[in-house]
Amino acid sequence: MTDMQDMTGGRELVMVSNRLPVDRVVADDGSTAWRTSPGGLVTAVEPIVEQLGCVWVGWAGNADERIDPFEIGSMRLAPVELSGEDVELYYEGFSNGTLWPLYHDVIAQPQYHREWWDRYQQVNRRFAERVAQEAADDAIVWVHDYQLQLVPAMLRELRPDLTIAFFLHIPFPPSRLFAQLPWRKRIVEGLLGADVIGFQQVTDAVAFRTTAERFTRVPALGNTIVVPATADRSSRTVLAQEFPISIDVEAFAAVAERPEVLRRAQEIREELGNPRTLMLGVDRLDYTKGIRHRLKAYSELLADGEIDASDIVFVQVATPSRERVEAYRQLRDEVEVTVGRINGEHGAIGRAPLVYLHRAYTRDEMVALYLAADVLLVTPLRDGMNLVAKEYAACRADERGVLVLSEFAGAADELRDALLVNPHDIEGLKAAIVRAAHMPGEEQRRRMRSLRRAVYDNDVAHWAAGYLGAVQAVAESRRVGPSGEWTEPIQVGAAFVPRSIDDRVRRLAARPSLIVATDFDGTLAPIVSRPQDARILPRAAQALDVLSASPGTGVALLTGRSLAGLAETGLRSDGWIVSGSHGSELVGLDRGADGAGGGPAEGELSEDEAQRLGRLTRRFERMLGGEAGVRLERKPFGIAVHAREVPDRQQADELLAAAVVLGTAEGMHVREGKEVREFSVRASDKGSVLRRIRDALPPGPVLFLGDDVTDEDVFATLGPDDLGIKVGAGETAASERVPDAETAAAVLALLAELRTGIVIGSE
Ligand code: GDG
Repeated sequence: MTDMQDMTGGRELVMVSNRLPVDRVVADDGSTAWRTSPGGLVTAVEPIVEQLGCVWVGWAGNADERIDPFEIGSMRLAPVELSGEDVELYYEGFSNGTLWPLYHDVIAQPQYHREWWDRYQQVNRRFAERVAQEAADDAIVWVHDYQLQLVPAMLRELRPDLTIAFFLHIPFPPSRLFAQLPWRKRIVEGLLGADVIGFQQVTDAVAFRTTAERFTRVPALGNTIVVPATADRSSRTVLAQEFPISIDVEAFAAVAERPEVLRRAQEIREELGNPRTLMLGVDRLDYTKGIRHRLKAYSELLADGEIDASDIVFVQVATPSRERVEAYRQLRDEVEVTVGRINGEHGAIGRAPLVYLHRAYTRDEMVALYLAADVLLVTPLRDGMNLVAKEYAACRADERGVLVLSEFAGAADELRDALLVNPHDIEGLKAAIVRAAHMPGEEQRRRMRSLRRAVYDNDVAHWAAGYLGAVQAVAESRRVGPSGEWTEPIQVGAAFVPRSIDDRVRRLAARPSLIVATDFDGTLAPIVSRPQDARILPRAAQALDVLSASPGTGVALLTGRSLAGLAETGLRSDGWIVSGSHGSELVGLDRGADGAGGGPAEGELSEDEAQRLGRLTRRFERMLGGEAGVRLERKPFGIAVHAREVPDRQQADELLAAAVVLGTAEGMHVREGKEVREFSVRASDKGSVLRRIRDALPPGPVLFLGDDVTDEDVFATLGPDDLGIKVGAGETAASERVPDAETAAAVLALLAELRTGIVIGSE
């Protein structure tokens, strides 16, 4: 693991989860001790808190028990007390009887009971109050998972000084399912109390942003949701983005190398009678994990004679889970009956084709099982991520073994070289099992290599760095106001430029030639819900005008908008170089040393380009013209399909997907935005247009400011002499960051003042 000390910028970290990450164990002599408990959350987060140290607020696991705070290693554990009735109504009821099935695509029927909801609110408030008592000034609070979705907003009320992050370990449902929840608006408002909301997959983050827009009417732009100002609060931005969780790859790999673990793997195979194929499943005993479907496929394969019970063994580890919830009790009964039936029908004395283990194991034993298994079946009906799949790949340094993985696990986004299956399709599942059991060594090696690359590329340190990096950027942007009160990141007229940027801007200001380039929406102009209402901040406009009039300074504006769309905002850009439509349009590049000019819009469309664009436009008009809510935007070099106003999200997705098929068939370059697909006859991005601008102007460093994903193409081209500044939160390749457009304007004003002596005020 890489060093994580910098990730909180010296602030205290407070973890909050329903359960503390420890279980109490009673020794033979009656003495008690605590040990870390198994489960996805703990496995992922443990290595982070080991390095950073933290306060952890959560329930210790026994009802009606009051426990004083205690310490384990670098963690201070602060137990929250839950009564038996709290456990029944808040945890087993609302969390696991309402939210869990609802968020897992309604695989089981969610139940909606008002008394469960009331208790959920009460317990969330208790957690928020406890955190408010425990957290040091200025701390970063990281709230985990679906049981505590109201905590962020409650905590913000109690302690506005805190930076609040939330991570959802399970999927976020599509808006049309979430709509069932009678308290949907309250949950969204609860979450929007956070500064950063992390999700497992892109689809989860998109579903949340759509849901937030729909039920709380807050505008989302890209990854950011803008919570409007109220009478006593300035507006805030909330980053709602995917941060796919991972595992401590090196820790698993290290266990898998240990000779005694390798020996144990061998022993397991021997104890099972040295089968030709050992298949493994490792899951909490949960109806989302697809255990019933898996057993059905296995038993049909045995019955059909497609696999031979004498040379295959399937070991299913089913870790006990939520045993007091009725649906889980039923599942356990059903699984155990099925296991008995399969072994009864296909076993022999001393040989069972199915080994079912309903208990928890040590990490070493789990790794030995991974090493012993020829095939790992991870076939959930729905799963936020699934760490077991990643652990298997991390352990298999021998590049052997086959992973059969459900398309409905978040892990399928990254582990593309698994055998991907739809677990509802029993025939497909059977085919994958047979294929896995007979996969040639060479193919196993190729696939396993690719899986291992994927988990090594995104291990838990990478995950934590991305997530905590975004959280820290928010924390850095908070500051104490003149009278000691905490202020929110967006504050017109009070922008402050961080010291590291100040130093670098001073150096840039002294260079004989300089290019100042910037994005428009979200960078120069604060985000608004209707694009035509966006306006450049006066301070930014003035600074850019002063800069462009000063010798040796080129000012360039790089936007995804068409030039016509930019003109709608009333922007005056005389003397600036302006690139529109992500670089397809370029004007004003005629001041360069070599006189190279872009001219209006980089020439005309060629005949072929014009024909293709015309054909696609006609098709879109025919196919999409009559669809309610679809807007077609013609651009000089392409066309954009906007689906933001389409009433049904699923229909919007389908229409956009259909547009992409048509556009791709015409050889168009497709750019994905939120609820919009842009099709262009020319491949261009802001990075390449900046390169063209640089080539045309005298050599010198570049200052570039941008807030959006498309600006990353520019940040990626910058060299050590240049300065890239990301505006707002989110992952970036830029070396510096400011919180908002007001601070971006302050940076430009500082540069203008240093270069020309002209002072540009904040009003
Ligand atoms: C939730 C989401 C998401 C299991 N049995 C034993 C044991 N485990 C460990 C595994 C793995 C973890 O527990 C299970 O993690 P999963 O990701 O598979 O699933 P959930 O518990 O449902 O976790 C899930 C996760 O949160 C993280 O965000 O991936 O989608 O549902 O690490 O190895 N560990 C030990 N003994 C056991 O018997 N030592």
